[in-house]
Amino acid sequence: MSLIFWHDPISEPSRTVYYVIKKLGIEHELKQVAIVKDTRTEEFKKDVNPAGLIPVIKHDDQFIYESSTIIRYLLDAFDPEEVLLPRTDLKERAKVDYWLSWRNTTYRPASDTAIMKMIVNPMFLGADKPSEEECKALVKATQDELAVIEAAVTDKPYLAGDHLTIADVYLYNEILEGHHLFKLELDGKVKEWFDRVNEDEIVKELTDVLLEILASM
Ligand SMILES: N[C@@H](CCC(=O)N[C@@H](CS)C(=O)NCC(=O)O)C(=O)O
Repeated sequence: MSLIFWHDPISEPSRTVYYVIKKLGIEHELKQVAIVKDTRTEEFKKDVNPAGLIPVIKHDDQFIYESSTIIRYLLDAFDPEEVLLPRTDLKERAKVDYWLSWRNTTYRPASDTAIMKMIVNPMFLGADKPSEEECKALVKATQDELAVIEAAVTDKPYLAGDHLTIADVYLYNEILEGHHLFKLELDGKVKEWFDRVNEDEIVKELTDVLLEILASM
């Protein structure tokens, strides 16, 4: 068995894939790349991912793309405990799957648009910074989504129930980036949930790596 993982610690979905790999102790070869600088090269698109995105894994001879697919694949293949992602109880599985889908269809489009337009495009691609009014609207679109998280964690400690699942780590990593890059406000039950997720040793370790990188930028 061989597993290769293309990763950048500043990538939100990449950190969640790394979380799974570390949590399950999966033997792997780490290929650290820089988003934009490496991922947009013809070489990366030809040899790794035609879409020019990370995270990517290659398990034996198969490339696997899209973080939610990678996460499900690794947990289905390597997690007999089914704690982070239920497999046998389909109703429990649906509770976690809902959040993985919600991240893809709803939270991420808002948050990633804000990060790309306000930070990545002006910083790395020479684009103009959006107007103050547009920045406010971009931040608000993401901030508003936190109401959905708040509703979920008001009567239970974690998104899918009484223990940490991969849904919490996945959303935590997205929100972490917004909190540090564009001052997404975390308060009340959302902040309590956020801090609770950060009590996990591996979440904390990967968060600390990100914060060190951001501090040096
Ligand atoms: N839907 C994809 C999104 C992946 C994605 O947006 N990756 C970013 C880093 S967080 C990337 O590789 N960007 C490269 C670029 O913009 O050149 C997933 O969840 O895996």
